[in-house]
Amino acid sequence: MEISALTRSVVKRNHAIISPDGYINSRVPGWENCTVNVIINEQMGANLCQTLITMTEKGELTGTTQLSQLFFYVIQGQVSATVDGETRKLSQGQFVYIPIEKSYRFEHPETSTQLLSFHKVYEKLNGYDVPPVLFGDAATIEGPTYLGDPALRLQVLLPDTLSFDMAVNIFTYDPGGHLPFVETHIMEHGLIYLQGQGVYMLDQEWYPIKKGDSIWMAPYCQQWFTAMGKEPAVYIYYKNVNRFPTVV
Ligand code: UGY
Ligand code: MN
Repeated sequence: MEISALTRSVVKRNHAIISPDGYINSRVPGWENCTVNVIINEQMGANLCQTLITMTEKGELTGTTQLSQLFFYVIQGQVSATVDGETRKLSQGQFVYIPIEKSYRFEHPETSTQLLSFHKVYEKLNGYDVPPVLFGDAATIEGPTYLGDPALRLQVLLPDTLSFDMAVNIFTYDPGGHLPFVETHIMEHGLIYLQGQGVYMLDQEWYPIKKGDSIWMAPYCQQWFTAMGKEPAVYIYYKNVNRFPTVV
């Protein structure tokens, strides 16, 4: 018998694991006929927001970005997305980046379409334009090996230019593959597992992780991961990048 008083979720000062067993739904104005789980946001101490949206067949998301840019990725299903007047059908693995001050509308989903969103307040950079709307497909993006290890592959979904102040990458680890060292860095992460399982080390604590789990890592949260099981472990993650690191 399962004991309902147990969970793998933890929320700490500089990291969190949110497994789906603890979800409580939010109602978000403009996002109708869908279930919204706000997984990471500033209430935790984070500088990003990450949500998971599960749409019924009447589901619709409408809005206009303001100070924050938005990134949507289709985890499963299919939906029509109109951003700044351009309409595309998005299916599993496809995504759209919405810069500040643009209108968007997602409609006509297949039932149970699941979308991931990352939100970040956009920091303009003198001499660089605000990025344009960008539609993309992870299936067409190469995944070169990470730091020379063939067990690790990294796909970079957004262009590597200084206009962008956020990166979204997909990291694939073959079983037994692991980060080559413990990362200790200023950048923050939000992520969700798309496949597989493994063990994450966050600030010297060890956590079993699997498909559907999300993680928040604050700046300087120490991090290391190894994949276990019989299939690759895959997560999609956010990272803040490309801006001056200090006000001092
Ligand atoms: O880009 C990164 O910092 C990445 N290697 N971190 C991570 O996957 N935890
Ligand atoms: Mn990292």
